[in-house]
Amino acid sequence: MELPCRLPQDALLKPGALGALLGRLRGMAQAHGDIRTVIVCAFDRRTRMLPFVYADKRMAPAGVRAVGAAMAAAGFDRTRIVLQQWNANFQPSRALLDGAAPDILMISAMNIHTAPAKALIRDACRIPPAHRPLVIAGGPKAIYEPWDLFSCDPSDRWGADVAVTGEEYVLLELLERLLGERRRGEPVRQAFIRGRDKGLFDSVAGLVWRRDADGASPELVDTGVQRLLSDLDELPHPAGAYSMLEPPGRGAGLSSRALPAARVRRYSPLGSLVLTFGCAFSCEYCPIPAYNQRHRRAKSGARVLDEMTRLYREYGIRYFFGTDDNFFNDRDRALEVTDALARAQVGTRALRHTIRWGTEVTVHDTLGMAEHMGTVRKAGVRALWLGVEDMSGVLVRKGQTADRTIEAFKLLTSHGICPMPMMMHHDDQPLVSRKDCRGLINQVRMLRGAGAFGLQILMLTPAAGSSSYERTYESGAAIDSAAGRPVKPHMLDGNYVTASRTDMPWKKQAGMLSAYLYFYNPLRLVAALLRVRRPMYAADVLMQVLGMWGLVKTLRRTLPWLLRLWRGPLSRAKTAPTARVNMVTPWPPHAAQSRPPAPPAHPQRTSRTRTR
Ligand code: B12
Ligand code: SF4
Repeated sequence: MELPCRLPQDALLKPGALGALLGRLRGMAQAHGDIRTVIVCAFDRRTRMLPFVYADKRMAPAGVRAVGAAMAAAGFDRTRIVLQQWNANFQPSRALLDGAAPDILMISAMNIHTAPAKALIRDACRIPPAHRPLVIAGGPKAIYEPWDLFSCDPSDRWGADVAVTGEEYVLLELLERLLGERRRGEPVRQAFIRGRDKGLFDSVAGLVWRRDADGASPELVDTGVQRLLSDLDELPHPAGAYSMLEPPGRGAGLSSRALPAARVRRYSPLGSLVLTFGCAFSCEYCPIPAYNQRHRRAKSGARVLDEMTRLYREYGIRYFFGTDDNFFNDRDRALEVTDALARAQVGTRALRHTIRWGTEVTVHDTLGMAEHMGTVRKAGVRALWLGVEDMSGVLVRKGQTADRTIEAFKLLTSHGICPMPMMMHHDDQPLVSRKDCRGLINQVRMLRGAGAFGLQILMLTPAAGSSSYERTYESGAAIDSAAGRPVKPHMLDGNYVTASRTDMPWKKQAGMLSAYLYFYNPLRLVAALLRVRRPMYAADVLMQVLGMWGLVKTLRRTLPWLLRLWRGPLSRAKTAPTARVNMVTPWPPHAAQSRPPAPPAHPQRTSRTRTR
């Protein structure tokens, strides 16, 4: 099921609302100057493989940085960002920031990083309640499956105090109410519990917490879907958060100082930057359009320029990755950004000689930008990741026929931009086809011939929050376990075949590995090395080396799964994972009608939702 949308007139925050909230919080932060916050990005090392094997560790994620930037802009400077990618042994219970335990612990996670996120929460829950930080969970896991971050088992009590199912504004609104309630010197968690029981947070859209009424079974209170920030220029500048990063290390605690600015580039040479959010397509396996409540949001060209140049000057970061869902989708906005960057100088040189960047787009929208591709290149764009999926259009039709895909690839290479295809393998796609281009290997060969530098092949895997999610489970395609090994969240990254209607899903797993091997192999590396005159020579060689390194990791991790799929038996899931307890609104049923909104009918997220 997709996340519901608020009513159109109530879906967006009022212009200036975020700035005003930040202003109010800065005033409060002075009065509560003692607050220490640790923000942790959960990371499961078992997910280290193709196609993200370099980016996963060398690009400090934008989510935790955005939260850190919001805290800094609200006046809470005593904030540290810990990336488990760099600090695998970190334990909240051992953390001391400026000599004292944190007051607030924030945990950010994607679904595939659920296991370490839960371990972090459990560790925090081992701290005696009187000293425990307020535990706030956020990020994609909390957005789509907040219920999984709370244990409602009375014999095994752990869980976040509250999950934020939205963005910066939701967190800051929660903090404003919380600090309004907090007495000087009082533990933040204690103030939260009192405020929660008084109903202070009931009208903050975008929160979930556990309610344990006396004698009744526990339930989760869900305040509904967030309101979205429309003009992304209002967001706090991302520069501040880079100076909050915990230096990489093996310890369980925190260092006395954050990573110095001069060393940021060494560990995070790639900078991820929010440029736009949203996409006007509606692929049934994708939760993104619904998450954005069918809105497309963007930063202005001037703001993007300011962010890139400031991050370059302060931290030396030269390579950026736009965290776009589909950058070219809003053509005018994309042109505004690329025009601004194409005209810009960094010092005495054009920006493109200093700063290079790439992002995600679709074939259709790339062709729509054909006449402006020169400007795109001048703006510093050197690589574009294209959602090719299956070129034959059997899986999804979004304007990406084989001919159009090849045309788009040639357009990019002719402008010196590396095309990076993102393919999605599925049950109806053969490994090889004889008379047409349906086969996976056929398509990989065509894409390589048309100039593809890198390759991403993921198996179609049910994504929480997409319209086909429940259907995939109910159809019996989703695999629960193979040869006794259950499917765990870290395996839901598209690298493992965890959903297939076929009787022999191991063939799909083997097919993906063969296609990768066809693309990344020593012969191709030698060929790439020999083609010295080929444009973008170095990029091609580098991608082959990286690809082979990633493929070794991918083989090591997914081959045992392939063998289990082959050996069987396979057990199939019948229903999609869902909340095991009731999710309720904080308001009585009659009040709910005057409360923020409903998709067609109600702002909550699971079919088990009911009003109190
Ligand atoms: C850029 C991107 C990537 C990049 C970089 C990821 C990174 N680690 O930085 C790359 C290409 C490497 C990547 C890889 C993958 N990605 Co990706 N990616 C994105 C994308 C497009 C943008 C993410 C981003 O940086 N956004 C900008 C930041 C600011 O937003 P944010 O992270 O959501 O954080 C905001 C809120 O969530 C919240 N928040 C976040 N953390 C916290 C914590 C607290 C305490 C609070 C209060 C709030 C909060 O506040 C933030 C500010 O608004 C999103 C889609 C999207 N638009 O969100 C998918 C997305 C995050 N990716 C997704 C997936 C599945 C993957 C992959 C598994 C590949 C795949 N199968 O598609 C891999 C996993 C790699 C790995 N080993 O970790 C899914 C996650 C789904 C889920 N339920 O967990 C998403 C949501 C796309 C989707 N399908 O909907 N991805
Ligand atoms: S084009 Fe990409 S971002 Fe847009 S709905 Fe389809 S999969 Fe999602």
